[in-house]
Amino acid sequence: MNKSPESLPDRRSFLLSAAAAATAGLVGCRGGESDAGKPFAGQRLLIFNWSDYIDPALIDQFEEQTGARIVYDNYSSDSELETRLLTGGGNYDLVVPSDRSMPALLAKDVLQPIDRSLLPNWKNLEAKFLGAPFDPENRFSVPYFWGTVAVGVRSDRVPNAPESFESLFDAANRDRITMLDDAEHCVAVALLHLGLPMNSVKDEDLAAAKSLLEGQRPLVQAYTSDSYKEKLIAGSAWASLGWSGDLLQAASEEPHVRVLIPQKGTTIWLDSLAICRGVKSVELAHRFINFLLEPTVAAQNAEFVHYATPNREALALLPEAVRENPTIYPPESVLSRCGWLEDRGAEIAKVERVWREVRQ
Ligand code: N2P
Repeated sequence: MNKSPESLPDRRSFLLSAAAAATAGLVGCRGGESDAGKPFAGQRLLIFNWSDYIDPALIDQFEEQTGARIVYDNYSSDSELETRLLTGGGNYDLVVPSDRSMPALLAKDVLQPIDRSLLPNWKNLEAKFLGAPFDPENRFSVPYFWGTVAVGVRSDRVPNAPESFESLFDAANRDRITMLDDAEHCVAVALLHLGLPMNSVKDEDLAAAKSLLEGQRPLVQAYTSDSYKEKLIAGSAWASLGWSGDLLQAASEEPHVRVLIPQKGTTIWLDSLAICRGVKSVELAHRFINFLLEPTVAAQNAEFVHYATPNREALALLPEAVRENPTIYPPESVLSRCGWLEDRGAEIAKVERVWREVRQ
């Protein structure tokens, strides 16, 4: 995680210092006599979440309510989470896998079933986010946020950027472009930019995607799934492929950052809360998930992180300007052109090979 430049406004600095403290395992160091009598006094919940993906004030609030101590650690890519969990590392209680990570995690049996009877706030979830193919009955996953892969540009450097992936492939932006360090999303973006099906595993389609990405490589300053925010804010990057909410976080700090949702379609994803097998307190983990599903909590969290909430009741509480922000909640005309990364089984090795060759 990059250091926060001094000029950044308070919220951002707070976010970064909370994340830095979290990385050092320091968040949630309260506890003691004032917790006596609280339902989870003396218990710890170890959370592994994407970076900049929760309002830290909510962690304090939960600790205050329950007497539990949250130990918070973060990651910036699916592969980081998968590697940590599949190699038995971390000892985490609660994680936040993407739709794409779920099949691998379920196949390795590292998650534990959710007990719906401990989640009275489950009812607040919007039905259309339930029953996804990776977990049709939501036995293991509780929708947290959804979003798209989008393009952030510096409008002072790339004026009139089209609402497409174009700026990422434009030689005028040489050395000022960053791409997510993510095989499946980047290959899908290349396929979409070429007008090809984003989940294609056809050899000729992948060859075309590879040649586009190889041609782009000399223009790319960095492949990064987190530091693009700081780079866009500082102006050292002019065009970045990123997660929609993270780009909006950058835009909220620096008015020259503009977030573009490719109107011909992009990738869409859903992250879920999930409990790890071996969790130390099943009840505490459910209590935290239920807390995050409370409408006021989910609305506060959504407003803070700039991602789209799958919580129907929280959505209703959000200011109209947020609910109707097409960069957070793209209109149906755009969403209908977006797609989910599909579970392509063993064929995914072809996509990963393309990415390895591009990145070598
Ligand atoms: C949060 C990124 C989450 C989006 N910083 C990727 N699933």
